[in-house]
Amino acid sequence: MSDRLHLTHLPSLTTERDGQDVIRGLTQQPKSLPSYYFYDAAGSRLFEQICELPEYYPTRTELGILETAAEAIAQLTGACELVELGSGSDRKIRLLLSAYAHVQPRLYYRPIDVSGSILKTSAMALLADYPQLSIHGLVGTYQVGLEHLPPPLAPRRLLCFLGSTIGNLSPRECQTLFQQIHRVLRDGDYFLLGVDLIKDTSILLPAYNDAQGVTAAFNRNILHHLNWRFQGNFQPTAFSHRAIYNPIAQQIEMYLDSQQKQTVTLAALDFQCTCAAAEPILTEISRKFDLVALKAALTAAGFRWINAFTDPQQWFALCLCQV
Ligand code: AVI
Repeated sequence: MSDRLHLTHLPSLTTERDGQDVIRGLTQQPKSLPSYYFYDAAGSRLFEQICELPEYYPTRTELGILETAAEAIAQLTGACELVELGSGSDRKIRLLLSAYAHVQPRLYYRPIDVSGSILKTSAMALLADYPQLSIHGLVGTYQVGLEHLPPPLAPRRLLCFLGSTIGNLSPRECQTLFQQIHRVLRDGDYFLLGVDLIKDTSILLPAYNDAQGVTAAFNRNILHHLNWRFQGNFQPTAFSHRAIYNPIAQQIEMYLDSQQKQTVTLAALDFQCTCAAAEPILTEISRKFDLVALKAALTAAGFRWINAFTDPQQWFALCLCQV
């Protein structure tokens, strides 16, 4: 099986991730933290739990769309190497691999993920179930992975960015990523993008304020992670979770509100700051999309829009476009 698994470890952008971005966020007004610090081992487990929550509709809605649309996507694109940004749960890529198995004899999957261990675990499970599959994984950030894409192993590529992870990027970061993806793909390659759509706050708000408090634990975990990583003394229980919908920016905003005046030290960064009582720290934005505006953004980056596959309630969309 190992001859069907190749992992390449890419140079990392660790200097940027070694805390300067944390200092920048905590010295700005309002305070903020980069949301990728959610994802240490505990944070990744909490996110998996979020995906199973009754209130968190995006994961199961996207899976439902893929169940009905994967065959049509494979027929539309023909034989492809599947490239995926992120490789967390393999349930979605399985639906695509099974559909592509009907249009090509050999399957090629190229996940790009910062976690080599997550990538390897999910790759081993996939290889066991798909004997015609070869996996060439890239361990690194999306940006670095995209710059190191070797020539494709199939006539075309389908680059998948699922789960509405794009929604965690600012509009500017999102446009930069679209441009980068367009630049590294070749003429005729495809881009499949999963996005969460704008909907009533009666659906949106509970998804980020679940009854069991898993999202609150996920939010506070960013502080545990910073404590561990930078010898910090954040008291996570002295911050409360708050998620609101900002209708102007069309995004969920997650905050940690300081419950009292407190001084926090991150010894490894030689950094100290004070949080006032009730002062918020913005930890995440989760943008919700309108298909007309999204189509315009993808077209501006050079893509040709092909189709949006949605669920009957129009809560989520898988957008297929081509270079
Ligand atoms: C990973 N990302 C798409 C999730 C979201 O919905 O924005 C992260 C998340 N944050 C709170 N719940 C889930």
